[in-house]
Amino acid sequence: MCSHRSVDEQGPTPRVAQGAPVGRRIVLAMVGLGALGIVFGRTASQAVNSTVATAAPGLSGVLPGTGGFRIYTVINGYPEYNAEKYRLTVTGLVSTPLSLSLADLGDLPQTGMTKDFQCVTGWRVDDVPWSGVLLSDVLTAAGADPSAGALRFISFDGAYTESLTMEQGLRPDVLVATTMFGKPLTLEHGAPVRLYVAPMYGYKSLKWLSGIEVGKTVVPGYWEERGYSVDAWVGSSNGMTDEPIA
Ligand SMILES: Nc1nc2c(c(=O)[nH]1)N[C@H]1C(S)=C(S)[C@@H](COP(=O)(O)O)O[C@H]1N2
Ligand SMILES: [Mo]
Repeated sequence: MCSHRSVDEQGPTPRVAQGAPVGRRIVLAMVGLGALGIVFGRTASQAVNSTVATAAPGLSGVLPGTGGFRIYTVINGYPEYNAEKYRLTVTGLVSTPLSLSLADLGDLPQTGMTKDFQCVTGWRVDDVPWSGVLLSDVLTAAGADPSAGALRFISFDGAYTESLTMEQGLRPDVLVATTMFGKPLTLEHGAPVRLYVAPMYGYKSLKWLSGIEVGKTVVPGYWEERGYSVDAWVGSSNGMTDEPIA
């Protein structure tokens, strides 16, 4: 079973190595065990950790109050941060490397947009109000070389990364987001800062953003190393989902 899939999403019934179907109850139990940090094989462990139910082990990834979003994380739970110490760094092919506090981000021009959020596995939330700083405004502030080919995004969860081409990153619908639904991002949605790449599948919208590296060539991100399209345009990327557990 592909670890990208939330436990409550439809799709082929996941199977254990012996070939017996894994029922929903058992999958949910596995999620609970994953949240407690019990180690399965690497693949299985990744699978159970992909959907969080950290706050309530044994429940599915649909948390109350998340407005239809499934909550994903590839680590056990959510990373911690300190709002005072938080910094977003912008480095690489820039004239002015930046280390932006939350206040610094607040001083940059603020942009809002109301757009859909679409996960490659099929779920979608329409008309989500987002706000923050356009990625292009952050790149301008850093004096990023517009002819640099690529952007790499780093999460302070220590595991997740993402990529865009510079051309994609300069689009007016790509946001360094600090609010969702008119409120500061919640921890499960990537507080204090996440990426929101409106025209692409949700896996591009990296949570817990802490670094932007401007470089020459695109370095495939977390899910891209695992088979998903690097160009994740909604409707035209591969939507690769199911891989049997080896
Ligand atoms: N750091 C991090 N960012 C991430 C993910 C993740 O597991 N870790 N999952 C991605 C995927 S596949 C999706 S669909 C969205 C889900 O956003 P949500 O958890 O706020 O609903 O986050 C994306 N960003
Ligand atoms: Mo996703």
